[in-house]
Amino acid sequence: MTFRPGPGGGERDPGQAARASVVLERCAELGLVSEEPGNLTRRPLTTAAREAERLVASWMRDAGGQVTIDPVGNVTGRWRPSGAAIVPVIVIGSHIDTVRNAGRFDGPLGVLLGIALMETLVTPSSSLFPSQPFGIDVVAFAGEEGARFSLPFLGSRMIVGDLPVELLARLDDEAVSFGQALRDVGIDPESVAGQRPAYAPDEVLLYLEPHIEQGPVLDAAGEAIGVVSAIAGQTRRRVTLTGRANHAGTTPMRLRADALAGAAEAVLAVERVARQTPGLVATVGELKVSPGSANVIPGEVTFSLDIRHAVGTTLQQAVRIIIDAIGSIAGSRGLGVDVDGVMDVAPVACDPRVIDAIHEASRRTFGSELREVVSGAGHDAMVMATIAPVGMFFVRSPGGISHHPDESVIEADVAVALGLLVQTVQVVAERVRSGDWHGMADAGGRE
Ligand code: HGY
Ligand code: MN
Ligand code: MN
Repeated sequence: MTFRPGPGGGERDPGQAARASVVLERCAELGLVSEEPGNLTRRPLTTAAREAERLVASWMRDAGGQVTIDPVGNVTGRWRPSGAAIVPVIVIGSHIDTVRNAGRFDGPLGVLLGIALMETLVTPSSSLFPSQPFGIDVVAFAGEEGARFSLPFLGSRMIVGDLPVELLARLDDEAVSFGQALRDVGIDPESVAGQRPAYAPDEVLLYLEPHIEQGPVLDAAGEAIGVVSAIAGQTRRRVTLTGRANHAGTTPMRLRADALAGAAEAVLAVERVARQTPGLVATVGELKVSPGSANVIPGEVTFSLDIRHAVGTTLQQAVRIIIDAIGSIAGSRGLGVDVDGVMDVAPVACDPRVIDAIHEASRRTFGSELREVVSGAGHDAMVMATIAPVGMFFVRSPGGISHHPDESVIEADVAVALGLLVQTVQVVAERVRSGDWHGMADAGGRE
C-alpha cells in the first residue's frame, strides 16, 4: 500500500502552518476586492484588478522582492542570489483575475504560495539563498480566465510576447475594446501589442504553478496533493445564429425563424456529442438573446462554446462534429450561422524533469510519490510552456467545487503544499548544481 499524502499530508512544520494561515488570510482579503458588491468578480484592467495588483505587490515587497507591474496588470516580484550577475530564473505563479461570481482560491492560491515560499527562503538578515544557482520570480498574471474581451491568458501572453495587434479590437460585454480599456487607464495600446517577451530565450529554467485541482479526483482519493501530468487542450468559439425577429402573437409557427429555438437545439447537440465522446467536455456558458423582449420572436442569439480534451486530435475532431451539427440545425431552421474563433490551445504535457522534481520533493516530504492527474482546467502554464519547461501541482478541492463561491481549500493541505514547494525548489537547485537538471534535458527529459 503506497502512502499518499492523506488529510493534512506529512508532519506539519509550525512555520509552514503559520505561513499557510497567512496564505488563507490573504486569499480572503483578495476575495473582497471585486467589481461587484456581494460576489467576487475581478476582470483585467478594472479598478478592482488594479487594487488587487497593488495588494499583491505590497506582499511581494514585504517579502523582499523587487516588484514591477506591467501595462496589462501582471505583477512580478523578483528575488536574486546576492552578487549574482545573470542567472537563470525559476518562475512561480498563477493568476489573480477571476470568472464572474468566483471562488477566492482559483489563481490567488498559487501566487500566495509563491510569496510564502519567498518568505520561507529569504531571511531578513541575509539576501536570498546566496548559493542558489538561480533567481526566483513570483508572477501574478492578469486576465487568465478570458472573462473580459474573450481573451484568455491575456497576462501570460503578454509575458511571452504573444499579444498581436488584432487582439486590441476584442470587445468586452460593455462593448469596450481591449485597446480602449488600456487607453482608459493611461496605457498606449501600441505599447502592449507586439510587446517583446519579458524573458530572454532560455532565461527561464522552469515555470511552476501551484493551483487548486478544481475537480473531484484528490478529494475522492482522500489525498491533499497531486502532480499534474498534462493540461487538456481547449477550443473556445463564439456562435451567432440569425433568424427573423417578429411579433410573438401574430406570426404563425410555420413562418418563424426563431434563433433561440435553434440555439436550444444546438446546445443539446453540444451536450450529446460530449456525452458520446470519452474524455470530452463541452459547455455553453454564455448565451445572449436579441432583442430580448417577451413578445418578440428572438431574431439573433450569440452563445459561447468551450470544448476540451486531453488529446489534440480528438479535440479537433469533436470541434468539427459540433460545428457541423450546429450548421445543419441552422440550415434546417432557415437560420444564418457565424462561428468566430476565440481561442485554440493544444494540450500541454508537463515537463518530465519538473514532474520528477515534484515527485522527489514528495518522497522527501511525505515518503511517497504523488498521484498524477490530468488538468481539465486551463492554466497560464500552457502559455509559459512556449518559453520554458513547465510543471504544476494541485491542492485538493473539497467537493471538487470551483468557479463558484463555495470553492474552498483545507488549511492543512495548504501547509503541506508550501512544504512541497520549498522542497521542490531545493531539489531543482541540487540538480542544477550537479548538472543533472540539464543532463536530464539532454537525455530528452523535455517533450
Ligand atoms: O477555464 C479554465 O479552464 C480556467 O479556469 N481558466
Ligand atoms: Mn479558473
Ligand atoms: Mn485558474
